[in-house]
Amino acid sequence: MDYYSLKMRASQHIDEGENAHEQHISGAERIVTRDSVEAVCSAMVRRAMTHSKGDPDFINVKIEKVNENDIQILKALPVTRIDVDNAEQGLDRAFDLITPLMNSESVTDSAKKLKELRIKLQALLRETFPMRGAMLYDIATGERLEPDHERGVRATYMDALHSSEVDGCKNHFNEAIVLATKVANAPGMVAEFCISDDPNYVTGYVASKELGYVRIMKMKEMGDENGGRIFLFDSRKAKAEDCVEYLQKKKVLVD
Ligand code: WAQ
Ligand code: MG
Repeated sequence: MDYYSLKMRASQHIDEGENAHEQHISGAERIVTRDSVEAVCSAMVRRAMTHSKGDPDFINVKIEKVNENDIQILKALPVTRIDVDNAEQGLDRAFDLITPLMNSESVTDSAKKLKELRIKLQALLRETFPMRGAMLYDIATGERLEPDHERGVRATYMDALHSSEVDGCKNHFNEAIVLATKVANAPGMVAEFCISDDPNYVTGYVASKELGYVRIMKMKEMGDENGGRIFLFDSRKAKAEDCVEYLQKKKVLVD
């Protein structure tokens, strides 16, 4: 069967004299069979042109044929959810799950060490807020491994296997489970931490092959547009370039 990758990004030119720049409005990507290309393409254009972030004056749609043999099919991570009373509690639960995984010294699991790692993780999270992609953090060395720190790394070329959906609007959960499943399967990946940057979307998640996909129903206040992603990686398990190559190039469909 023939598959095609479709990618859309839309932006708006902001004319603020010295500060003139392209403001990102919307982006989407799919991997679909030949018979869906046209419908998905027009749905993407609709999504771009009806976005609440603004009216785009530039829309780029890229369509590439993908060799079926180059596609890896992955089983979606199992999903669980944690209900919390408020954002603070949600963040706490997320840190509780992730902090022990950051401990590279397998013997010392001391309370002091875990507290240090928790503070580190909080600081890293703040650094992701202005980024368009994810932070790639090496738990073995404490270094950031993104080739471009401002942009971060982007996971791309992925979709749900059975999504016939040509809906114009974003389903946060459906897109996130696909991304998280691909990321969890990248070489050397330890875990992922995610908060949406959408001011109206307060549910976030932590994920790994062992944890599965753990939805945490509130991780920030409504109206807050600070979000980001951290990919925790272990350079003792794989080479950073292999991990980045997988995230950016490998075609993945999630079942
Ligand atoms: N690769 C790497 N990082 C990304 C990507 C990508 N493809 N897309 C977004 N990011 C980074 C970027 O820095 C964003 O600011 C941040 O992640 C959040 O992205 O179960 O909507 O698309 O209901 O706002 C979670 C769903 C939704 C939880 C997450 O993220 C649930 C979401 P957003
Ligand atoms: Mg967003």
